[in-house]
Amino acid sequence: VVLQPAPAVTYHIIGGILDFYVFLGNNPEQVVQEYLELIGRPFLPSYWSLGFQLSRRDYGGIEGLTSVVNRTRAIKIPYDVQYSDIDYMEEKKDFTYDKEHFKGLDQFAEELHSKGQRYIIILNPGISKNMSYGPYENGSRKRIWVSGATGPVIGKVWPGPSVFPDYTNPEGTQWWIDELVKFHEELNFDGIWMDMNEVADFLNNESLCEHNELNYPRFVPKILDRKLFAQTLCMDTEQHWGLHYDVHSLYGYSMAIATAKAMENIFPKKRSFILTRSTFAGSGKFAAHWLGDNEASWNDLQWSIPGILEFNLFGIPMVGANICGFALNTSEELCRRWMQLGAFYPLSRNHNGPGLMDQDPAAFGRNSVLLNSAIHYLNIRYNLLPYLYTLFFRAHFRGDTVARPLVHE
Ligand code: MIG
Repeated sequence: VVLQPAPAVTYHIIGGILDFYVFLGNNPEQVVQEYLELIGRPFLPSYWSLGFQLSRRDYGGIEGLTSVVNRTRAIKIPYDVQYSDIDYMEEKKDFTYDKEHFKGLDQFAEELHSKGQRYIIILNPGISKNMSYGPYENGSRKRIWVSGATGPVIGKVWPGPSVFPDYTNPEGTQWWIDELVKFHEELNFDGIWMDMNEVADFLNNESLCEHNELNYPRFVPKILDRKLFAQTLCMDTEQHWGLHYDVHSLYGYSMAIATAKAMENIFPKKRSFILTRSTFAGSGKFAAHWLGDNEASWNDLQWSIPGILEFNLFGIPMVGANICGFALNTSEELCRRWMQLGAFYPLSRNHNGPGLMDQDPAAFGRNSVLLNSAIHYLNIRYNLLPYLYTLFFRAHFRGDTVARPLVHE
């Protein structure tokens, strides 16, 4: 896509489906409002999800997790939501938790609830291809896996060999709802964080996909090895909504719709929370978004600001970056500044990658400058919550942005 000086835009097309709409608002806010009237206005977030959120990968079992929660609470940091990343699962399988390293996770969730806090767990679309694994058996019986000419696509994700639910198939949605409802009876979570839904596949083998126009188009954008299926499914596999080639970018969108339906089942007449990595036009009606794997660098702190402003134009105003950075060890100064900035993200979540130094505010110690500053700025956020909530109401009701560039004013 080339921006011309004319003014004009040139699209170099190799295929696919393109629908064009032109919105003629009188100002940027009106253009966003008109756009969101078409694609769906954002969900109204539950009030609790506007609070400060804490997450990381590899807490070190239930003891590690509990000790971070306890020290954060003890030090009186405004804090409403705790997450669990894939380490809570048994062999990284959805709808399971590790009964050894996370023994008593169900009680942990209840303990959070007793303190008025909420608990969000991660789920991935890749389902372990394992004959003695209930969700796989159930889905196979319903034939809801994305399939090619030779049967279900078998990829590799966190649990090893995996299949991929077709959320565009109503039966696939029903299967997802059933599994989520069942698992909620075992673990009382309040929201779902969904990842790897681009959809991501670790396998990247030439021999996997046939040599045809869909998998190897004449022109390929700058992605791995000139193959369009790089790190994802073969383009000639089929879904209920169409060829993967045509619906690839809707995978996360369809997963968000299915998850929203599951949450309506689990929490009738109550709002929960869905956080998604992959989005499409309209995802904001169902889910919030984080900006993905950033690193602990000043550059990524800076880039989080345009990222958040852009997602407000896209109708996904509940958005934030991983505060203090996901990859690389953070530093006290960077994390302190990031906590200050992140206190004003619509979605305020500190999230950290595996094997890295702790970066939850309490980790820096009782008398640290970081801790005192984080408490100060989070208290400002909490004082402004009614104002923030009103902005979200206006986004939901008429399509306003929540975090907006000054030019909109
Ligand atoms: O391959 O679940 O963006 O937030 O911690 C990486 C592990 C998978 C990527 C997500 C990140 C998450 C991580 N996931």
